[in-house]
Amino acid sequence: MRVLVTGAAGSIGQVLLPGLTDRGHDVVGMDLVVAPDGTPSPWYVGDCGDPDAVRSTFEAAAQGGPIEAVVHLAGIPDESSLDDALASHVLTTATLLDAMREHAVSRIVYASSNHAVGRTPRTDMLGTDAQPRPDTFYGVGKVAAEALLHLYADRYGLDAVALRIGSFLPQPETRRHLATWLSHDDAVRLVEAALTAPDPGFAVAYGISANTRAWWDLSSARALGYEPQDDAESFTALVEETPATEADEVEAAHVGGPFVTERFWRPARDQG
Ligand code: 15L
Repeated sequence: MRVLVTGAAGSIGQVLLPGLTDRGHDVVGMDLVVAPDGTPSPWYVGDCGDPDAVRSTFEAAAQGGPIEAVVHLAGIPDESSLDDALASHVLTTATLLDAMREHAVSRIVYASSNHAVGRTPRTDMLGTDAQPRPDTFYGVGKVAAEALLHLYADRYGLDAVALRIGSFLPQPETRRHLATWLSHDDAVRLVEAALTAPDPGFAVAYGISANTRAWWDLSSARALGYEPQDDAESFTALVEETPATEADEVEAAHVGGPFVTERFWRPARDQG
């Protein structure tokens, strides 16, 4: 499958590009910055919130064969101002969706985040039917981007899969990560499943490995064909070498862990 990956220079992009290529996909990268040395894929520099840049990227990328899907990873991966969060997560998604319509690209896989429901208190098992409950403006951006995907899926029949990614890291580092970790290899498996699942329509899935301590339900991810192979449990001894702190307890109380704490609170329209 020929796939355009936005935010290709980011941490997930740098794992996905070779990962999807190894699995036989034809991957094209797009980012604000030039391709890191040794990047195996064709690459376009541009802002995916800019309709002109997106249009010319779609046109240029199509020269090598029709683009069949977009994997949208670009965006500020952390808390920012509300304005920046909306521009980074919502307007980029809108721009890409419009370009997809124009170029008959029918599937998008979106890097949403657990922070779309981050303010949800810990329950036995969190389903994808949980109400949107962001913990930050970052989470608000992800909720709004998911809503936009749903709208385009309903209106135009696009396939749009929102992956609420947990903690994408080479290995878990904190007690929270023992539940929320998404390994590099499982991230590739998850995105490939979202790209190739037959007729998903609009779908939401949590993006974590097969962690023994997980409390986010993976059934919708598994329904897409995701078969995670890694488990944070194998790092428990390493993580638990450091004694537990109050921060671990606070992080365990809500889906969004540290993002729920007061250090992330700020006015929505801070003029200062
Ligand atoms: C995310 O969505 C963030 O991009 C990342 O920085 C981590 O905070 C991660 O979630 C997480 O919840 O661990």
